[in-house]
Amino acid sequence: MFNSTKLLNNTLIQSGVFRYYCIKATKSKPTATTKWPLKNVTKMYGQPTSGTHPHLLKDGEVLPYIQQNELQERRQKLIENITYHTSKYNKDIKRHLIIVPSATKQYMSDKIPYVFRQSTDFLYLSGCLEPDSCLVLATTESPSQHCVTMFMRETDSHSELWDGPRTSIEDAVGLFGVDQALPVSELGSYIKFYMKSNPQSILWYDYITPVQKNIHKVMQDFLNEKFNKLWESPNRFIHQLRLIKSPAEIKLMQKSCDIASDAIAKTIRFARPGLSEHQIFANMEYECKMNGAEYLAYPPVVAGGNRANIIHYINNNQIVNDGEMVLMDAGCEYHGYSSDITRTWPINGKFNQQQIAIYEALLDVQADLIKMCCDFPSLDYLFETMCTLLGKQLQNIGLIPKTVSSASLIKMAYQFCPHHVSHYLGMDVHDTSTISRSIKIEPGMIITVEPGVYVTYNHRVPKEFQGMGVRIEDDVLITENGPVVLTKNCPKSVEDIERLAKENQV
Ligand SMILES: [Mn+2]
Repeated sequence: MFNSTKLLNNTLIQSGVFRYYCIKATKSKPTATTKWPLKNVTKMYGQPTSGTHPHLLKDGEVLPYIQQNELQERRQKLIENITYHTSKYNKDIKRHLIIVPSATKQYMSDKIPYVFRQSTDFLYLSGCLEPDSCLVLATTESPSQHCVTMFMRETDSHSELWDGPRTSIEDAVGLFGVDQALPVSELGSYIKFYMKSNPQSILWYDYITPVQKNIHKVMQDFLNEKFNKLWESPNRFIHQLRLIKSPAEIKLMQKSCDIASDAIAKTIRFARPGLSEHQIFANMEYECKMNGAEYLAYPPVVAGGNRANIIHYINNNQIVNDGEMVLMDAGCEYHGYSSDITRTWPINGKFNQQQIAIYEALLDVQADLIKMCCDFPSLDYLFETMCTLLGKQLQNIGLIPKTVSSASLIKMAYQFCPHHVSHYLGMDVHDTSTISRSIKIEPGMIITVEPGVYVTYNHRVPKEFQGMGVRIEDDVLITENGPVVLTKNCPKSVEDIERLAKENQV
């Protein structure tokens, strides 16, 4: 049906590639073969549906908790924002073609794939979990005629025998709520036709960080002199949308945070001196997956003793000994939404004097920073404040001399916590990476608050403190009425931590 030889004959306008123009001419949308929502449809698609996976999705949802109209609104908003932004500085540009590729499968060795993780920008806009596809948003003069196209892999019985069903091109229209779907092999022709018909247009595609090799190859043709197109990356516009979470996304984030909080509590109870960091990691992963998370959101840091001073320690291959603390930075991914929590606890169930001094100092700093979120500061401002607050706390416990000036106090505090105190959180752990941390936070954003103290053997401090690394990290939703700690179920007070950590001592 989508044989590209059709493009060579003179019935171009009837071929699927140019259905976009048919829509324009006839003002009618192509009919989808499957009616939405997919009530009692047990046919297998390339991803779970309410018909095949009623334990995961309700009717009307394309992804768990995410209704089809929410996806359509996201795409609409992206088009509006890009159009509005461009109209401010270039009045001649009237058309936009926005290309958002999916991820592709990655292989660890011959025919052995890594677990597939969809590109988050693509997933956010399309709801599609399949590799090697592409979403294209084409604007027209009239907003009601904008055309959203899903470019999908064609069905292939041999591949599907090995890898499972694909969503057919015909079914993609109904499932994702787009205007049309075409084979991904037609992407180049589609773009070419659009560009030729709309010379005053911008091609929105991220050339800098290619997500999919095949799509990038197609896009490179449009960079050459023949087309000489204006192009820009759409990433920051997509990230501006992703930065503010919808009610459905907040539910997903709460669930992700609940699963990880509970798993950390169980892992604190499980751990005891003599276990390896790897075993503690395994328990965390087990608890997250048993409660519905697909996988951990990142390779966790499970660092006993001095290894907590290696900020990105993920070797997790040592034994945690009696008397040491263990720092665990772990979170899970629940239907595409990530949690990110750090707890530090004494492996034997009892903080010693120096451990508790640092731990309580950090608890105070973190509580103050979370409270500050009422005033909607920037993340950078939170970091500056952390340095001041931490400096004072470290003076109180004797790690920084009381006599230093306030300017050098901040510098000295930074020596004890060399990482930022916050990042945006959402579908990605370091979410919406093109958004500056200098902007003020707003209701609907989710951020981490994660002060730490890392005392190395190079710090000139009493030796009982040396080799200790502590971090406390929670995930915080910003609302009109103040911050909401989504990870509040994860034990944090000295009493709660000690009680749990004592439970499984032998
Ligand atoms: Mn973090």
